[in-house]
Amino acid sequence: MHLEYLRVEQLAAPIGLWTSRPRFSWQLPAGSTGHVQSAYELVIHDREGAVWTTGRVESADSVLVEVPGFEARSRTAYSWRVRVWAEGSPDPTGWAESTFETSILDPAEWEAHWVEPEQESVRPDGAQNFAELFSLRIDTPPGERLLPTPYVRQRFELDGVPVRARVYATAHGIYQAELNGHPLGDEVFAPGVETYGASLSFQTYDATSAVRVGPNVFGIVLSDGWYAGRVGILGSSRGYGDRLRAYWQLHVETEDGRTHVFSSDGSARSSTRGPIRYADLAVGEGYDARIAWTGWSTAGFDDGDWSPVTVAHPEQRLVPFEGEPVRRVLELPAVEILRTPAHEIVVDFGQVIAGRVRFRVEGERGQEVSLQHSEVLDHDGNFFMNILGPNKDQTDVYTLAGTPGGEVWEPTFTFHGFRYVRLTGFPDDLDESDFTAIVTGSDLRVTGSFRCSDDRLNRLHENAVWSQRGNFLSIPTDCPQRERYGWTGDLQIFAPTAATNMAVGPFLSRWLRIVRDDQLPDGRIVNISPIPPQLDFLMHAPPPSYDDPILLLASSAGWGDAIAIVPQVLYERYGDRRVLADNYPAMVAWVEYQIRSATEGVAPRLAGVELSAVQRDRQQYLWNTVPHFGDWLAPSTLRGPDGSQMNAPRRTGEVVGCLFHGRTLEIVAQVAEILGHDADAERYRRRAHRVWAAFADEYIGDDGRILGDLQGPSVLALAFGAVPERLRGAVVDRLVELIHEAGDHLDTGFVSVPFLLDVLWTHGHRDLALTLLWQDTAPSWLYEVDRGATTIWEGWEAIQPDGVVTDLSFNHYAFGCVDDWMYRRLGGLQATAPGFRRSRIEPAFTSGLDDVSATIETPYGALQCEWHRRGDHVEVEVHVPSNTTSTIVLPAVTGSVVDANGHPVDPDKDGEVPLGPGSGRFTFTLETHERRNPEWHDHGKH
Ligand code: RAM
Repeated sequence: MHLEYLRVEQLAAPIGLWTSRPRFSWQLPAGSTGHVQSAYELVIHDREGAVWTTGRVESADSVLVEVPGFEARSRTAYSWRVRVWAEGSPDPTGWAESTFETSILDPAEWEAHWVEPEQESVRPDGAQNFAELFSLRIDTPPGERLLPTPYVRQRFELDGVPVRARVYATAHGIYQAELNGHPLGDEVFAPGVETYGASLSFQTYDATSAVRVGPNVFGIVLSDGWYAGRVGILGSSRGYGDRLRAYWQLHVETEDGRTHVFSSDGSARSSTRGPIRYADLAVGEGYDARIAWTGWSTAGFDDGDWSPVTVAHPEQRLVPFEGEPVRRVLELPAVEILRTPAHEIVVDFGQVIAGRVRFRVEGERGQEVSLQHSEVLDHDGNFFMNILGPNKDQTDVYTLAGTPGGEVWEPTFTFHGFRYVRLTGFPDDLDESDFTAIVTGSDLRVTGSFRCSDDRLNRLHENAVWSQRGNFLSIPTDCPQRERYGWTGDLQIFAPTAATNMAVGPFLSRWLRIVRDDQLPDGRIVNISPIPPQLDFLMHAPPPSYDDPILLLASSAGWGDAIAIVPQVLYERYGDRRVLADNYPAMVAWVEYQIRSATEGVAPRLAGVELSAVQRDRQQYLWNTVPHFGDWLAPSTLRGPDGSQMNAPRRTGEVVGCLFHGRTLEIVAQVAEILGHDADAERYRRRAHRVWAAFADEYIGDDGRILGDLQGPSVLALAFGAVPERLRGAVVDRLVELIHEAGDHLDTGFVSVPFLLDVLWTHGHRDLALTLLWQDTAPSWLYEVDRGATTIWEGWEAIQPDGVVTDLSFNHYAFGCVDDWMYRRLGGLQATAPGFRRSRIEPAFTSGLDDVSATIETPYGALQCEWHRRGDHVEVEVHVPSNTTSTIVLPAVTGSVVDANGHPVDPDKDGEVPLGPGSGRFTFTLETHERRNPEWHDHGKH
């Protein structure tokens, strides 16, 4: 038996490890017989030999195993090995081995100086406030407003034969580094999205193959990026500063055992006369290929006309970058070159992505071509920039060198949200093969797969994955074209789906650190993290009111609660206990803020209203005192003569605030219990009970209607357990009625949609849940799919039934949270203990489908369920990872159940059959009469 999948902090052999207290994971191989670990032994070596051994530890733990007492040193390469004893066998497995290396963990090791190339300061640009957002017109072309990109190079001499070299680097702005003409690593947009005021990440690169004896040159190109560039909805520049700077340090070990350190200092030289004429993440990039600068970072290049740099001293706390870098993760060929009704040439890549285009072009020297990017065509099939706001050009401009045989280019410092690209200046004889879309995003391992017999559901699943790809770029964002903000609410809604489809552990832990950095002194978790300085005014704005035409909130229920919900999801899906501990103080501060806020005052609706003593008393448990976004974008709140996005806050904000307060109290109580903070657990749990009681008294009528009488709040109230037993039937009935009144359509917004189908499912309305899933007129998931969606839309009717294309984003993942439901209910894969150490497999055999295959790469290995309906029989095959236990639920059957050997299986009264313990492949055949609702379309026949 060989151990597999060795990981340190969830990564394979990292070289830039950011912590001195790494946790280790391994997997016992999947086998046909159960493997359960009873003990392990772990040994850690540095170059001199063993530095730590755990000895034999009697424990079944194999995921994120802590090694108490071991402290990794800064910039040190380690190897580690592990072996385990399986239950029932006296001998251990063989040793399995892997490596890890720490980054600079000790700030005292920095010898570098910040260097500032000669440059003009980045100019003020974009809207300065929300009033300007809709009025500002920018007429000056980017080439005249934006500044040329600074290039920096520094020579150094190495007098020994290099055996190992590491570069640690970062910048104010984004950067790309080179050594002797070799790009360092394949990361793009480094250091990523940062909160410069609190801390700044630096990258670690392996430079061993690039460094050489004798003269060397380190080169770095800088661009405005998120530091000084045009960001967010306002498109305004200079958020953190207006001068670009670089900082790096190179450590080279030579054959003779010496270590040489070369770092940025005043000897570097710089120039802004290079080929990148300007670059901005949102506006686009301008490149002049006539400026032939090949080899600008090699020793032979003449930098005689370059200028000296100045040494700067910004105050900056540097931290090693945590998790996987942003890379060019996929390439997509062009599908078609369209000539639109407006006689324009538009390349269609067939998929909405975040990224950019690499193209080949042949033409005259000095000829200019441009590429403008957009996610949709309009009603008539014409190119259409549907995204509003300044500096959303998404346009790249390339000036040809005139190379005979053609030339190839791809921008460096920009990405766009798009599917379609309008071309101008290109020659007529275009070929699809000349255009390739490059998908950029955090390079996260794909861990989920879902396929079923219905192509539209498969597309829906793919759309959720694509929206994750498009928005998991350094931080989780709302959309890749308009705001690109780390909206906390969007992420908490999508987190379970995200954690199913990709390995997001380190990625989200890093983002949570930023969320904590942004927490306000009064405990508020802000709605957008990192919060760019351009939005600082929001933090100090006078208290908003539901009557404001645009509700700008610094913090809101359902958004700030991400600080409790996201760590809980990471614990549930990956077994990560540390992420709970790391975020615990922040979640406590947040919930304490909620308590204070709830206690001060009453709901605006009740202002001036005479309250009875009982009513007054319960107000202290109701967090309805400040405005909240409510069930954002719930369809019916957008309709009608006064249809506005602000109707969701007005109509649902009050109840949604109360519901999330109760919910977060319960989550924090659970976390407190896991971490052993019993008094906190007790206190928050007690308050949660009071909140639910107050909620029922204040908001739930005997007829089951909840204030506002909309689907979303009923869904949340049922999902959160806010409805007392005596009212539950009535609330469920009213919810069902509301759905029927809407013509069997959902009417849920952002915060309630994750629970809609589950609430129906667990309250006796499975058929209605499936009717909503199969619904294909608006608003519904399949309506989007039928309209050709290749990602999840921001609003259910982003393309209206009459064909009008709205200005909403076409790449917003929140409503894609149904994907997690499909894994859990259609595929039946459910975690019942952290990290899927225990699982429950409960597929929905009567969902209208003939085949489902769902797999999740859990931290213990692949958990899989595949089932096929064949007439009156269903064949089920499941794979359970080693070192876990599982139960399969085979429903109340009309006939028999047999296992792989044809032996009868006897499910208990709840239909449960225990599997394992330990890994294995199990197959069953069950007789069950087809039970489909004729209203579901004839699925499964595609
Ligand atoms: C929108 C964002 C985001 C949402 C907020 C409330 O502008 O795109 O999706 O969370 O508003």
